[in-house]
Amino acid sequence: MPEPHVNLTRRQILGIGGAFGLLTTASLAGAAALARRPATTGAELRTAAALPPPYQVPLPLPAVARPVSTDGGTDRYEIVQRETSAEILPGLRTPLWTYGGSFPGPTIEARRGRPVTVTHRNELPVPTVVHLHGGRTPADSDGYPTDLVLPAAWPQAPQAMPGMDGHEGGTGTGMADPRAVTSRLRRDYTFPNDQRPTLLWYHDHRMDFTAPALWRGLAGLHIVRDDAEDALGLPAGPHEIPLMITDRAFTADGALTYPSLDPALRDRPGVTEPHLAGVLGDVVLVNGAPWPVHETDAARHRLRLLNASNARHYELEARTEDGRRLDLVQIGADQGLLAAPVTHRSLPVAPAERYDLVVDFAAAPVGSLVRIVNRLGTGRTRDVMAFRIARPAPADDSRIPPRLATDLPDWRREDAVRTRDFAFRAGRMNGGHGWLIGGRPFDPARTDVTVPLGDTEIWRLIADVHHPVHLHLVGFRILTRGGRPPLPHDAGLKDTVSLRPGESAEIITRFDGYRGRYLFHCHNAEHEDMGMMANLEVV
Ligand SMILES: [Cu+2]
Repeated sequence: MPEPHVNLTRRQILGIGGAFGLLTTASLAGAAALARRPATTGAELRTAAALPPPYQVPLPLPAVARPVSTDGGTDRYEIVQRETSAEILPGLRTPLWTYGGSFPGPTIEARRGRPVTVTHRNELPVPTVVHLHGGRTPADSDGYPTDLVLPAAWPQAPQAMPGMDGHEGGTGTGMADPRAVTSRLRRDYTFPNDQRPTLLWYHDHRMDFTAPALWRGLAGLHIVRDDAEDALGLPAGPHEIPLMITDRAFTADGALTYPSLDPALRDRPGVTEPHLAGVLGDVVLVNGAPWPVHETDAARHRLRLLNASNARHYELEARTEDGRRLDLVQIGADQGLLAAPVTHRSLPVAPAERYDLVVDFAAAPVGSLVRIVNRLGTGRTRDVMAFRIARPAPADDSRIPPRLATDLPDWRREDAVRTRDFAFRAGRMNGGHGWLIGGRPFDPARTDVTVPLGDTEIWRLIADVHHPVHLHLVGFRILTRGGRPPLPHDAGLKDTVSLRPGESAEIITRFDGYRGRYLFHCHNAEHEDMGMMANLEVV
């Protein structure tokens, strides 16, 4: 594991004492973990059900959504958000909240510059909000957390807005949002897809309740492609595989466990005290299946990774049965192709990050397994999934071009018209524990950052514990990490930067695309629900 750069001043150490206190009580198994610094932030739930051995369940591939119409230059989809149950652990049924009846939800395949409109119909028992993570989306379709889609039997907002009464020890914001635009039962979200081709994902973003809604299954993929990328000759068809990695925990009868204060997710937001730093599961799911196996041939594969876990970080390796590590050739980041490939032996992946990788299974003997392992895991969370190399490849004419893209923005430090500082730290909120940006918990009625459209800015971010920081609307580049040059996996255009305990980073971006109210926040979903969001107004 690369050594985190930690340069804490005395003031910073004092400021984060509370959070380290939380860590020691909530997530560190022992002195050994302390000595090597926490690999992750959060506390793990224990599954009571019997678990399958690894690499038995076939890897599911999420179904591609079919448009209901392609007229008028727009692809239209309809997705019903509804409760269902699925066999995740063999022989048991797991109740889920889903997009379209499956977890992950249906994958939306989009072409650059061709708009997609998705009509979401909410048949769940609580309000929902859809956000397309990484999308360059007009504000009215960006899924602002109070732009609720109310179910049929829900009192009209804002009277019923969760968190309005600021429960003792809860995490409600305690205030209504005068700018919220709610709707009843359904809402159309329009995504222009006017952006670099990449893997995006859509998920619930409801005020105060994002983490448990994600946990119950409200997540799906959205892929943007274009002709230039198609022409590169990258592995495609059955050799291009999306991998949505999550962790979950289960009761003895197969239900998901989650430490909500209000299991109905109606009124009282937040989680029980041991899990304030984040909820981790002890079962790793890929595309909704536990430690799956994918049978394939000995060819190059394009693996489109998403860490959709609430709080768990992974550091992934591809290991052959004879103990070799296969190269993980990174070709893309959150916001699309890199300028040139970057080769990793192991790859850290924080919540909400995506990595576009090519792995060549020609180096593994036919009949063998290539395991994807998580160096940050312990026990069974060290395993993720495996590929069974079942047959030799037919002629593999895929390639990894040495130059992948020439359209990456090359913002320079001197282009920035201002610099802002944001500290992501634990703090007090509503008389209880919260996670704060710049010392303040989220308030939808307060504008934290106002940026004129087209301005370039540098943001300096610092964290107490792990905080994967995500900006809506824009991609950014990482200028420095811990005062040093960025790490190899920081290459390319990002929308989420993973800050490790005590770490700082500088990012640079140009705020273009659309005017309106957007967000930036921590993508540890529990932190996000406990105050760690702020408003970004592009004017
Ligand atoms: Cu955080």
